[in-house]
Amino acid sequence: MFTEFLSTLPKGTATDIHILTDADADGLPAGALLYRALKAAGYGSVTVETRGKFENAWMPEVHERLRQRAPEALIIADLGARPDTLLPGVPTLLVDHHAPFGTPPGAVLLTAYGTEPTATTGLLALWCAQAIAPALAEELQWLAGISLLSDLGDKAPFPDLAESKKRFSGTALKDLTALLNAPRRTAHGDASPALKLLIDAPTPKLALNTPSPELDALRTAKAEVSEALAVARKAPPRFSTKWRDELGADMIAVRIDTPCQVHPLVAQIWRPRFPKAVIFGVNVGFRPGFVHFAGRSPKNVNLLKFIRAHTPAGADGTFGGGHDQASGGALPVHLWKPFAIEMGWGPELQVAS
Ligand SMILES: [Mn+2]
Repeated sequence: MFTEFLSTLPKGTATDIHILTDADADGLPAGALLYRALKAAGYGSVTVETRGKFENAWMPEVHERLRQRAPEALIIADLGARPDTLLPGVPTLLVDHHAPFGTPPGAVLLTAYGTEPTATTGLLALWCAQAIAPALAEELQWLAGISLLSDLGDKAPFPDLAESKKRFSGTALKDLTALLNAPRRTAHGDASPALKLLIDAPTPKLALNTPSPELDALRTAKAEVSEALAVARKAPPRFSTKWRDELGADMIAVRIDTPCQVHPLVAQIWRPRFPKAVIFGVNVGFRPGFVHFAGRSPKNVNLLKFIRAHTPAGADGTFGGGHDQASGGALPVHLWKPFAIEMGWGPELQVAS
């Protein structure tokens, strides 16, 4: 499907291709792999950028920025799939593994969603790279390893992770993954140093051991996030049994207040304490005027389906994105208030305007 998409490009290898990718340690290696593989395959004009804080691929501001670059083809990686228009008239490929809402008109969707186990976007990107630049793909196999470690954890059900660890050091992969995930979680949220590091690095060990401004930026980011998380993890859990029958689980909310994107980590941290419940990290300080929440559910509970079924009128197209066991959303405060009541949480989850 990837080579098919490339074969339709108006100017062949002279086509000006732009890649927009997610800012996490799945999207970043995916973007770096696609970029480096296209270059190696002879594509002369390729650029790559990571999304900024609060951005998604369907925002008018993002489209405006993309339009100014005037690419002749677009690749969107790890940012979900929605039926809404991207850049009309520009050939577009979406590489993704989240539960899609639909496909933009005219775009091609290459998705891992619906196959079990579900590959990460980084692994899909490795398969793409293998199709056009096999020698480089072999060298850069560790980028897919990072994506697996980041999105699916150390027990990721793909042999590619074990291969990465064996060839490139498991410790180096783990350390680098932690660093790459830090910048997007900071108050500033700029992951471009992380992307730059992956575009330049020959191996994960060299990425970690070669002094660079990017590496410094990542270390500073990691310290900021650790500090925010240390505060957030002290917040108490709040319970709701309201949807036990429909959802098949109780719901626990942990309210935090920080500009750092640590609400998914907070949900993750509480999982072992309440393995049968759905846990939400609810962040009232992430974005002024909004409440952001990230939920994690046990294997047998489809949280994504539940959240999509309870989407409040007026929520934007990102609400209920993600995966069956990891979903969430963001609501302006006036929509959050009734939503929190609907979910069965008490006054502790109410927010002043
Ligand atoms: Mn991903």
